[in-house]
Order: sequence, then structure tokens, then C-alpha cells
Amino acid sequence: MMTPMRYVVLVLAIVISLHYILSFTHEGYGQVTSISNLKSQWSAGRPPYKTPVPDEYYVSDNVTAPSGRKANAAIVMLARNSDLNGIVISMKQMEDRFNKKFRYPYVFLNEEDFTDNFKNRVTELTDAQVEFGLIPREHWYQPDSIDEAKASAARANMVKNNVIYGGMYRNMCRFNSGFFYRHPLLDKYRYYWRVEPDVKFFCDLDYDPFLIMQDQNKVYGFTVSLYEYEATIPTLWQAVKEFITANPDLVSPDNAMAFLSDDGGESYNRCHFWSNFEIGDLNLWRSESYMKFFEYLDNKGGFYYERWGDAPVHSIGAALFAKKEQIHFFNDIGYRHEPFQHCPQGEAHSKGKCWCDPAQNFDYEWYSCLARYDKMFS
Ligand SMILES: Nc1nc2c(ncn2[C@@H]2O[C@H](COP(=O)(O)OP(=O)(O)O)[C@@H](O)[C@H]2O)c(=O)[nH]1
Ligand SMILES: [Mg+2]
Repeated sequence: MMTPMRYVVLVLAIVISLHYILSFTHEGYGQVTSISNLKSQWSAGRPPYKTPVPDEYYVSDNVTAPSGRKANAAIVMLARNSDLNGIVISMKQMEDRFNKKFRYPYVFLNEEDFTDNFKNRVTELTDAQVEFGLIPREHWYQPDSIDEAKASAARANMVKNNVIYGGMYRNMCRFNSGFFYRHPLLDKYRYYWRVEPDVKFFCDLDYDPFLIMQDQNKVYGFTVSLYEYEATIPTLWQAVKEFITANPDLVSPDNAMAFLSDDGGESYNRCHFWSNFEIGDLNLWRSESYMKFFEYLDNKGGFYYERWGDAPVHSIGAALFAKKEQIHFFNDIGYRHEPFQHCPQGEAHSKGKCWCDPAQNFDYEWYSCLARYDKMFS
């Protein structure tokens, strides 16, 4: 039995549907919604959505930096072919949040040839130039000077003790510490932004961070800082101290030792900048001081006998050889690399239209070193 109420609803539905169908036949609604137009597209043998939206519908997004100035910079990604899906996630966000406007070139590096599939998928994400570089063998693989028996025993021991990445990543850490900036594809650049697979960029970046680096004479930029695992660097600080004693003139007078050490350099507090995000000046790493420093560390063998990471090595290098004012915290770049994130607070959050929850922010968590960075300037 149909209740009066149901009857009214049914009649109304019929009337509305009729009105809708009739409106389609009215040519005045514009070509795209007219039945005759849809029909002609169907008769062409394909559904309408397969006809591309005409060019004139697109609003161009060619807004560049206010003055049109650009830095001499590139976005650099070290990646395996198997990292492709994670790379695409990171790169799409880079483009959407920032690089669509600024069009900085990308440089991809790998110790193996990138596959055509890898190259095609990343190239189609951007209008900027994309280059793919093969890492020279001698920049990547374990040098002959390393005693493999000793190195493999160290790896096995770390695996046994559940040290994170205890058995892997030696070549990658050594390459990032001392070789990425020597790749011929980077020769022509002064600044770089390091990006890893599977990261998140939470906010619109409407200014050019490379120009900030250049104009303000910064050499190293970070978003997250934290403590290193002691088990990966048992003898690193001893090597650093030896280097400083042997080369006192190379250390910057206005250095950031206070970020690294709470006792004037005697011991390392394990603070470092998280190097999966870096915006830096390649000349810092190309400098005589850093090159000598890396060579000194490399000769110790700690990249293989322990698991020295590029994060503490870069951080110590930047802190010793730059002025502390040249190390920049990019507060307005909302960023996540599992499992930590920097979410801009307050005005920076709204200005960047950030989508991270401001309550989830690593800045002053107990495991963060940002307070030590702040303190250097207080
Ligand atoms: N070409 C190449 N890239 C690597 C290799 N191992 C790691 N990477 C890259 O090095 C970076 C760090 O590796 P990832 O797996 O993100 O390490 P995690 O962030 O410490 O967990 C990423 O950009 C990886 O794509 C490798 O064996 N070959
Ligand atoms: Mg990573």
C-alpha cells in the first residue's frame, strides 16, 4: 500500500527527472551538456570523457618568483629502480607544493642504470629538466682498503643486536657523505635539495628556498634534528676530535659545536640534522675543509666497520666548517619522513595552507635536538 506521503515523493521525483531530461534537449545550455553533442561523441565510437578538455579551459600556472630570479640549483634524488613508487609520491608533492612554479631541474642518481619505466614515470611528472646519472663504481662500492672479514663481522654483530639497518646501507651512507656532490651531473650546480622516496610535504611553499640560501649566505638547511643511535657510531667522535686537533685552522671560529656537544667538544651528544631532507650549498662539501674531513673519516673505515651515517657526518661537517648562522631551520616547510614530522605552527601553518595536524610536531619532543639549535642563538 502506498501511503500519501510516498505518493507525493514519487510524483515529485518524476517531475524533477522530467525537468532534468528536458533541460538536456535545450541547446541554450551550452554545447557540452546538449544531447545532440553527446550523441555525436557517442557515435564517434568513444565515451565523451575521452575527448580532451580544450586548451582554452586551462588556467596557466606560470607564476614564478616575484623577480623571476632563480638560483643555480637542482633537486637531487638518490634512488633504486625499486624505489620508483615512493619516488613518484615524493616528486608529485614537490611539484604541487613548490616546483610547478619554480621549475628547478631534477637529478636522479643510481649505482645501476635506471630502467626506461623509471625514467618515463618520473619525467612525465614535471615540465622541468630531468637528468639521470650513473654513479661511478669507485664512488659507491666498498674500497679494497676495507678488511671485508672485519666489516662482515661488524654487520653480523649489529644484526644480532637488532641495530637498525645493521646489515645494510654502508655504500649509500658513504656515498651521501662524501661523493654525491662530486657526481659530474652536479658540477654545474651550486645548491641542492635532497629528496627521498615516500616523504610528505605538507604546505605550499610560495617562495624559493634556494634564493634564501643564496641571499642570506646559508649553507645548510634542515627541518628535523634528532639523536643518532650510539651503536652505529662508537668511534666517530674520537675520529672527529683527532681531526680537529690535527687541523685546528680548518674549523670555523663561529661554528655550531654547541649543537653537537654539551661539554665544549669533549663528547658528542649525538645530535644531528636528519639528512633525508637537506637544502644545501654544494660548495660546503666541495670545500677543502670538508673534503679533508671526509677523507680522514673514510680512512678510519668507520663507514664499514661501524655504520656511520651521512646524517651525523654531514651535520658534524656543517657544524664545524660553517658559521652557526649559516645553518638554517626551514620552519615553514612542513615535512614528514617516517616516523617523524615537522608541522609548522601558528601563522606559518596557515600561511602555507598546511594539511598536517599542528599537534603532531616533533620540534620539541624529547628526542628532538631543535632546542639545542635554538639555544645557540639565545
Ligand atoms: N641507488 C641506490 N639508492 C639507495 C640504495 N639504498 C638506499 N638508497 C636511497 O638512499 C636513500 C635512503 O634510503 P631509505 O631506504 O629511504 O633509508 P631510510 O630513510 O634510512 O629508511 C633513499 O633515497 C633511497 O632511495 C641503493 O642500494 N642504491
Ligand atoms: Mg628514507
